[in-house]
Amino acid sequence: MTVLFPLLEAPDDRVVLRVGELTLTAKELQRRCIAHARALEANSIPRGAHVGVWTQPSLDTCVALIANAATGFVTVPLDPKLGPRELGHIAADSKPVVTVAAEPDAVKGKLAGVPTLAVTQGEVDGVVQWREADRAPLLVLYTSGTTGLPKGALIAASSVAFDLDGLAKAWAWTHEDTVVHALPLFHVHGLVLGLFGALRAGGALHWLPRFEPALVAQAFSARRSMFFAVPTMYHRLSEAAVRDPSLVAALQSARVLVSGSAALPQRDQLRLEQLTGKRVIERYGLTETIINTAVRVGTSFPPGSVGQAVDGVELKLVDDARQPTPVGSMGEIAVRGPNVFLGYLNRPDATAAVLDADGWFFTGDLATIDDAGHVRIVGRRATDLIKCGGYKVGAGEVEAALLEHPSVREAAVVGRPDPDLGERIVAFVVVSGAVEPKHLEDHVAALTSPHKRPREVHVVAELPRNAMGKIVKSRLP
Ligand code: MLC
Ligand code: AMP
Repeated sequence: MTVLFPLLEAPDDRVVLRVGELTLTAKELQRRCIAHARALEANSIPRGAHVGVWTQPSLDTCVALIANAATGFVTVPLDPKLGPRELGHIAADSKPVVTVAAEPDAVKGKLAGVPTLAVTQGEVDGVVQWREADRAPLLVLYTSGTTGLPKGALIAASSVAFDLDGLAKAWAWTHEDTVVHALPLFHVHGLVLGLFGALRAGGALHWLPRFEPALVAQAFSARRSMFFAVPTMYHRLSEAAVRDPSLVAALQSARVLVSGSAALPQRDQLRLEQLTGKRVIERYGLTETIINTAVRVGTSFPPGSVGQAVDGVELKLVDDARQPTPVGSMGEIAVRGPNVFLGYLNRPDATAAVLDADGWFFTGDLATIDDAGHVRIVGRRATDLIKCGGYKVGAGEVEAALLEHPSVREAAVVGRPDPDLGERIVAFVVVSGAVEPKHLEDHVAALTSPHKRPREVHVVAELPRNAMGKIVKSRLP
C-alpha cells in the first residue's frame, strides 16, 4: 500500500503551494505537517480522531487540511459561513475532539465544547508515520439532502487515492502540473480534487481564496497549468474574457480547463471555445463517490459529455425499480468501485437507501450513455435538490429556515434555470403581516449559509395544493 502523499516522503525544494504571495516548498510543507502532528500529539489527540478544520481562506488552512490527511487525523471541514444550526448539527454529529483554525478568535463562541487550536506555524524536522491510502476514513464531508440537516459522508483514504490516480491517468496529470483553482476547501471539488489531487500527483497548487476573473487571469504562470472550476465561474470568465485579452491569453496558456459540480451550459462552452480555441472538459462526481466519469485529455468527445467512467469505476443505468434500463435509454446512474464512500456517519438508514448490498451507489442523477461510454447527464430524480453555483442545496433546508421566521406561515422552494448560477433558489411564501422579501433572503443567509439564500422571494396569497393538501410545486407560478 502506498502512502497518500508520496511527495512528503521525499520532498524537494520546489514550491508546491501558493496562496496569494505566500508559498511553501515541498520540504517546508513536510516540516509543517510534522509540526502539526506533534502539536496534536502534545494535546493527546490520537490518530484517527475527528479534527475540525475551520476553512477560512488562508495558506494555513491548506496546511492544516494536508497535514491532517498526511499524518492520520480525520478532517471535518467547517465552512466559516455555516449558520448556527448547521454548525451545531455538524459538531454534535461528528464530535470533533478539537478544531484547528488559522485564526482561532474567529471560532470563538461558535463551537460549544470543542477546543480550538491555532494552525501550527513552526517547522519541525523529524520522522512521522505518513498516512497510507487505507480503507479507513480520511474525511467527513457534509452534504445536503432534499430535507433535514446535512449528512456526513465518510470518505476513505483509499477512495481518494484510487480516484485521484484514475484522474491523473485520464488527464496526464503529473508532478509538472500546477493546479489553479478558486474553489472553497470544504467540498470534494476544491478539497479532494484541487488540494489533495495536486499533492498526490506530486505537483503544485496555486489557490485563489476568492474567485474573481481578474485574479484568475494573473494566476497562470506555470509552464503546465490545470484549471478547475464550477460552471458559474466559467460563465463569469467567458463574460469577462470578451473584454479582457489577458484573461483569454491566460486561459489559452492552461494545459487543461476542467469543469464540474454542475452541468456546463453549451453556450458558455462554445463562447469559451470561440475566444480561446480550447474546449473545457467535464467530469462528473458526487460527495459520496468523488469523481465517477471524466473526459480524457486529448480525445474527442460529443457535446454535453461528462466523459467516460474513471478506470476501475463501474457504471450502470437503472429504472425506478433499480433494474438496468434497455441499452441506449435513459436511467439513473448507479456507481460501484473503490471510490464509493463508507457510508453516512450515524445514519445507517440513509446509507441503506443509497448503497445496496452489492456495493452499488444510486446517485439520483439521470443520464444516457452512448456506445463509446460517454455519459450525458439529462436530469435529476429529486426535483427538491437544487444546484446553485455548484453548491447542492435541499429545498427542504431553505423551507425550514423560512418557516422559522415569525411572519412566514407557509413556504415552498424550487430551483429555476439561471444563466449564471445554473439554478437559482426561488421561494414562494405565505406571510402574516408585512415582510420585505430581501429581509427573508437575509434571514435564510444568516440561519443556514449565504449560498443557500433564495435569490428571489415571492409573497403569494396561497400555495397550490392537491386534494390531499400537499403543495404541488409544479403549479407554482
Ligand atoms: C451575499 N453574501 C451574503 C448575503 N448575500 N452574506 C450574508 N447575507 C446575505 N444576504 C455574501 C456571500 O457570503 C459572499 O461572501 C458574497 O456575499 C457573494 O455571495 P454570492 O453572491 O453567493 O457569491 P457568488 O459570487 O454568487 O458565488 C459564486 C461562486 C460560488 C461560483 C464563486 O457559488 C462558489 O464558490 N461555488 C463553488 C461551489 C463548490 O465548490 N461546489 C462543489 C461541491 S462538490 P464572500 O465573502 O464569500 O465573497 C460537488 C462534487 C463535484 O459538487 O462533482 O465536484
Ligand atoms: P454534491 O452532492 O454537492 O457533491 O453534488 C453532486 C451532484 O453534482 C451530482 O449528483 C450531480 O447532480 C452534480 N454534478 C457534478 N458534476 C456534474 C457535471 N459535470 N454535470 C452535471 N452535474 C454534475
